Amino acid sequence: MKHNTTTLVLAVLIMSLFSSLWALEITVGSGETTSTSHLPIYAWDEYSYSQQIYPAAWIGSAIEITKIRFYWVSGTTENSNDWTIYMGNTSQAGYSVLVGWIPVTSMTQVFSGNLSLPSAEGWWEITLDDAFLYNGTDNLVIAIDENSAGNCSTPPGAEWRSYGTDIPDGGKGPSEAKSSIYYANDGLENNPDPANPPSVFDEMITITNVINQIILVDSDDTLPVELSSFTAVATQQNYVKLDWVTQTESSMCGYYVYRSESNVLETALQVSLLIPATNTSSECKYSYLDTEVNEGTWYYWLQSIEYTGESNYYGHIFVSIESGDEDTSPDLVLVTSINKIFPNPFNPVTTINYELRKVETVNISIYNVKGEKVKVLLSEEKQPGSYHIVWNGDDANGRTLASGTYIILMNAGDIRSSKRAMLMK
Ligand SMILES: [Ca+2]
Ligand SMILES: [Ca+2]
Repeated sequence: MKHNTTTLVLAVLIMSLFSSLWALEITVGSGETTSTSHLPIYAWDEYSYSQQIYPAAWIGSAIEITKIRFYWVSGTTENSNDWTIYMGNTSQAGYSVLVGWIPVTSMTQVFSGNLSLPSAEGWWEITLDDAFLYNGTDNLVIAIDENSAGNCSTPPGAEWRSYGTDIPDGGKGPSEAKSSIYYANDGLENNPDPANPPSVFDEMITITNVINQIILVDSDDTLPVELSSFTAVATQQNYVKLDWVTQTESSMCGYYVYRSESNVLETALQVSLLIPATNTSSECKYSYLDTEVNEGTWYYWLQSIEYTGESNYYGHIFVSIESGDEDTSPDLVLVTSINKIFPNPFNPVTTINYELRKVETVNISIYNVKGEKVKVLLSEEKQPGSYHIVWNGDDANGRTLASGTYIILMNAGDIRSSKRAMLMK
């Protein structure tokens, strides 16, 4: 038997840690200031309910909203401090006499309670009870229901910084689409219920092209990703196996692997598809097998992508492949991971291919983009090898799921591997 002279070179370990706290703020709306007494609530009337649609183009990116700020200009919110706030991702572009309230069932309640005003003009910050994940592609609707009995003693009540505008790409229908809709009423019997709001044809409802300037805040001060190792090693097949370990992840889309023949990042090519992040606060291990290399020294970088679009590069690390003899042993190196989902996008059935390097209890589950587990596909001990499992696009109760992106997450021992699959009907 000929001698296998392949040299395995363990690459340089690079540790790259973020040092700064992370907070994201997005100001939505121009600085042009006019005032309105009617948005987001009308303090001079007893009760009010309003909705405002902020187009995706104004927000610019996805954001996990933990706080919202309105700019308070003047006036009092006496008897007007009992707010329930809802947020939603919506395809609706605006309101008209034909297109009214966005149903509360398509929004998420993010706050309920009594607020207090700051002592001077300025941004009025509300910390949400539950963070809301704005998806960056739909428009954002913010609905506010004011439920405190009574009105303020001095008209016109509180005013917030707002501006008048047309909604881009709106207003193409029979009636021009407007950005906001509100209902305000004096009278105990007319506290509107967001679950059954007054008809858009009621006379107390107003559709306006005035919208509040707001700041959306993601105050999550945990690091988006903390990478504790990033290594490369040549396999017996002369592939390169990259491994990295993260200690914490939040608001992360995932990772791309870049490769070059030199140590200059600008010369590197993206060689992987997006490797989805798991966004957990515990340790995660990732692997990527680069099968498209031959003899030589190869340099690698890892790019991390956040929901906000921000990215960071880690590396370089390098690995040398010196293949002196062609008669190398064809031992298959198994990598514990989901390898392929095919077809993807799919309708209605797809096949998930995965591999196990050693005996493990394997759990494969389906999550929706809100991070809710919708189905457990597999949970059992498996021998090392290559496997596949079929998913019918259904949930745990056998109901067909809606079109959209789903995350397939495999847990095997301490290794997690995930991929996205898109159900398109
Ligand atoms: Ca009131
Ligand atoms: Ca109400």
